[in-house]
Amino acid sequence: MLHKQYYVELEKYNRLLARKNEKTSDYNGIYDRFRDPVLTREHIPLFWKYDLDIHTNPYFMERLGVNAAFNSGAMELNGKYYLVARIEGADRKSFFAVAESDSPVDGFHFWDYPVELPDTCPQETNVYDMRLTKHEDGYIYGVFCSESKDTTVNDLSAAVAAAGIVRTKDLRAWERLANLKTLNSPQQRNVVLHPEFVDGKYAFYTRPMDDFIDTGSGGGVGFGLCEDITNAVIDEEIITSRRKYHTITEAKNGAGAVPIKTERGWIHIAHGVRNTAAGLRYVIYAFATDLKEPWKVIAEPSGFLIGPKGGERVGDVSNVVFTNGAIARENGEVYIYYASSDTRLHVATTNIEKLMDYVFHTPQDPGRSVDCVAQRCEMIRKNLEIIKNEN
Ligand code: M1P
Repeated sequence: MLHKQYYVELEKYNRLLARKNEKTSDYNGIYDRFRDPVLTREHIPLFWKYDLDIHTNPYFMERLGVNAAFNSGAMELNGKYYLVARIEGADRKSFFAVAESDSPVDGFHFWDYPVELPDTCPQETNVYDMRLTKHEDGYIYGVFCSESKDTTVNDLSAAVAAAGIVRTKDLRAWERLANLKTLNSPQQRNVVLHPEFVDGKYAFYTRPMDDFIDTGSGGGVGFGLCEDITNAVIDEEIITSRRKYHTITEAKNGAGAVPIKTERGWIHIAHGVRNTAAGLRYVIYAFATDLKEPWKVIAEPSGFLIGPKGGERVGDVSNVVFTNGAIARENGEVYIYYASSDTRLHVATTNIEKLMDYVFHTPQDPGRSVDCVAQRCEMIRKNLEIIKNEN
């Protein structure tokens, strides 16, 4: 028999899902933030957490709690918006679930069941951060982090990260392929499949790492080609967007959303990490690569595109914004789904024209304070002249 508390909780849940989202009054000319997160742990269906049966759960307790709903792959399919979210159970294990909406900014509701990935990796403990690529070969690919315990060292917490690959046509039936092998990098996270063939091959953005947390000698976002997606092997990775001293990418960086094709180049929305006395700070930045040679960086605006702000700063892993999904619509609208502090998912909206203007016309980081001041003073002088001439 259904517990009557279910109806009380269901009413709150339905109210949350029916809530209309609104742009905030924040202004930067580049994108708009929205007031409400698009996914939180409160968006998880009640029947994923509670045993609804009054006989086996008389106190209507959460039996299988959920801690967070955050980093999500994103895509538009047949006129609807889909997020493949990272759901983290109270048991710390992450898994994937598809949320659907008719609107890109609110109303996301999870399908009845989370994704049941084919269990082809017995050593795999945890999975997270799926990037969804609509590839020109006709499949939708999901590339995600597959984490296993590192049994080669005597350290309980040591782990190994690899890139898992699945493919689907409808986000319902998933075929699991072999994990990506990168011959020169012992670990991989934040791997993204490029949507087009490059020189007739599948192209991946990688993130070479020596260790589970530290990228070590890994120089930045990598790029590599492979012949066969069903057994993907990359023998050579070259670096595209480099980590640089005293910038937002000093500690590490990683590819985020699938690159967006524009007439001037591929626009990448990635994340950069720096170290601080309070721990790592994750921000989102953008750069462009050449249309034909998508590993060649052709524009790299200075600084971050999105940094953690207000309540976004606080969560399970504070001072983090992270993206692994964006939707670029045919009409030019762009929706950037970004999570804050490994806790909830937000949306920021812009369009291709603005993104291109931002990426190609924002000045580069000159690298030294003295040059940054000179760069700013040049703009101030010009602006004061304009203001003077207006009055
Ligand atoms: O905790 C912040 C992020 O840390 C990892 O990203 P990276 O590999 O760049 O350090 C990922 O675990 C990501 O999910 C998480 O949001």
